[in-house]
Order: sequence, then structure tokens, then C-alpha cells
Amino acid sequence: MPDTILILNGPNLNLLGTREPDVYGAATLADIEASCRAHAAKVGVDVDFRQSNVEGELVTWVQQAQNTAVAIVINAAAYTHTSVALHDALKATGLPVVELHLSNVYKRESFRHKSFISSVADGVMCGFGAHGYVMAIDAAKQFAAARASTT
Ligand code: CA2
Repeated sequence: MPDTILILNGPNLNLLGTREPDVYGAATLADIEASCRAHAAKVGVDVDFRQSNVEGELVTWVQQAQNTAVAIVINAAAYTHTSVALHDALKATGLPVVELHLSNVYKRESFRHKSFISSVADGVMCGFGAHGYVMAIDAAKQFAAARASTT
């Protein structure tokens, strides 16, 4: 069975494609999921693609990933800038983590420059729009392979 990469999306990302296309692009989250699935099939991995507006639900999914996934890609959205709970959960899994953002958060308000995820991530990507998800799958796959070769 192919390895699974868990792709987590935080609050309000279910609204993609409906507002702020200048910042986040025109693709809906369903469009992004479809391109992730297409790319995953090409490179021989499975994706488990989820979104929640509830911090605790995201924390639970991170915890469960320890038994179901080889790496986590996370766009924690606004929780990036606030969530010690997600920081702790990601650290505890021991899985490779790719932090992802559609927009270049460093070109935006200063409150978006602080991330509680970056210090527990293996890599951080922002500003590539929806294509960043495809790039993050490749990065997560590489991190997982590197991890597997040393264990
Ligand atoms: O650039 C990103 O991917 C963000 O993670 C998106 C978050 C924001 O809080 C982060 O600073 C950067 C916001 C997601 C909200 O998405 C919306 C989409 C359409 C309409 C309204 C919100």
C-alpha cells in the first residue's frame, strides 16, 4: 500500500475561491484537493486531505497521524499564529512536517510573521499559491524517505 501524507487545512480555508482571490487565488479547497490527489497518484503516494475550523479537531488528527501517515503537510491558517496546542501535537508525533501557506505571509501584516509551527517543521513554504500544495507533497515525500533511510 502506498504511504499516506496527511494534508491538514485550518480555519476558513473552506472559504477559498469565494473571497479574497487577490490574496489566496481563485481555486477552491476542492480544486486544491483534486490537484493534490492527481499529483499524489503520479508520484505514488496517498493523500489524506482534511479541513477543520476547530483547533482541537486538528490536534486530534495530528495525534492520529502517528499511526496512519508518513508525513504531515499543514496549512494551519490563523492557528499558525496562535496555537501552542498544534505546536505541541506536531512536535509529539515525531513525523516530518511541512508548514505551508498560500500567501507570502512575510509580505503581509506583522502578526502573520509569527508562527508557532515553524520551529517544529522540517520545512516551511509560503507564497506559491495553490501550486504550493503540490510542491509540499514532493517535499513531504522526500522528508519521509530520508527519515525511513535512517531508521
Ligand atoms: O496564506 C495562507 O495560506 C494562510 O495560512 C491563510 C490564512 C491566514 O490566516 C494565514 O495568515 C496565511 C487565512 C485563511 C483564510 O482563507 C480565506 C479564504 C477566502 C476567504 C476568506 C478567508
